[in-house]
Amino acid sequence: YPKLQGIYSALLTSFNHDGTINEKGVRELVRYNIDVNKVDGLYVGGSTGENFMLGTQEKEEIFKIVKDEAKDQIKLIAQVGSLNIKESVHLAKFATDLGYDSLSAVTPFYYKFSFAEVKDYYNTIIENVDNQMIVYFIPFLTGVNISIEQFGELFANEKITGCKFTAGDFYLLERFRKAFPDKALFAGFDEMMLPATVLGVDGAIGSTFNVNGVRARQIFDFAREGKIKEALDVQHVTNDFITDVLKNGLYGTLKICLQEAGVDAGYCRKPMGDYSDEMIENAKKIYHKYF
Ligand code: NAY
Repeated sequence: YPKLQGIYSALLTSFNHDGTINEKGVRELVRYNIDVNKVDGLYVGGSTGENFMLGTQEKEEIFKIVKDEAKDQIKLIAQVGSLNIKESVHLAKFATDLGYDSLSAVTPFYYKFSFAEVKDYYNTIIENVDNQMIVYFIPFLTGVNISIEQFGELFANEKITGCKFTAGDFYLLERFRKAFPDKALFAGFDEMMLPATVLGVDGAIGSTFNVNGVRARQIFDFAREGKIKEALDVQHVTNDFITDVLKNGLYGTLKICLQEAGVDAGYCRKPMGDYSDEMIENAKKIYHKYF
C-alpha cells in the first residue's frame, strides 16, 4: 500500500439546521480544501466530521459524497472506527469499494477494553478488506493509551501501516518515530505541529486546516527544511487563531469562518448546540482578523 504523507484536513460535515446532511455543503467543503487549502488529502469521518453522532447510512452517504467530489485529486482516509464492530467491518468494506486510499479507526472507547481486545478490534476490521489501516490514537478523548511495545504488537499485522497521533506526549512521539521509521505517522494537534514535524512526522491531520490549511503547509514545509524561526512565526499566528477558535467553540467557529469564505458549511449536529448571535459575531471577527 502506498505510504501516506502530507497535509490532511479532518473534514467537517455540513449539516442542515434539522441535523440532516447538507450534500451541497459537504461538496463545497471538499472543494475548498482542494482548491484553496491545497491539502494532500482528507480524513473523512473523524471527530471533526462529528462522526460519532451519526448513523451507519449517514456515514456511508458522507463517504460517497466526498469520494464523488474529490475523485482522485487527493488522497482519502475513511475513519470507520465504532463501538459497533459490525458497523466498522461493514464501513471498512464500503469505503474500500469506493476507492478510499486508507482506513482509520479510533481506539474503542467508553468501556475499559484490554489491549488484547483493542488489538483484536483492529485485526478484525482490516482482516477481510484489501486496504491499509491507520490507528487513530486520541487518548484525551478516549482514555485509551498505547505503549511503544503495544504499537509494535499492532504493527505485527502489516496492513496496519500508521498512526494518527493526537496527543501532546512528545517523548512517546519520538519513541514511535525511532521504533517505526517506516510507518506513516501523522500529527493530530494543529497547535503542536512544529515540534511534531521536527520529530519527524510524515504529515498532519487537523480540523483547523479546513480554514487555515495554507499556514499549516507553511509550518510543515519550513520545519522540514530546518527553517525553524520561519516555521515558528507561522505557528505563533496559527496558535493565536486556534486559541480564539477554541474559546468560541471549535467546530461551530470553523464552520462560521468557512461561511465567511463563501462555503456552505452549515450547522453542527445535536447534541452540539446551535450558534448564538454572539458566537456568530465572534467567529466572523476571528475570520477577518486572520484571513
Ligand atoms: C479528527 O478526527 O477530526 C481529529 O482528531 C483531528 C485532530 C483534531 N482533534 C480534534 C479532537 O478535533 O485538529 C485537531 C484539533 O481540533 C486541533 O488541534 C485544535 O485543538
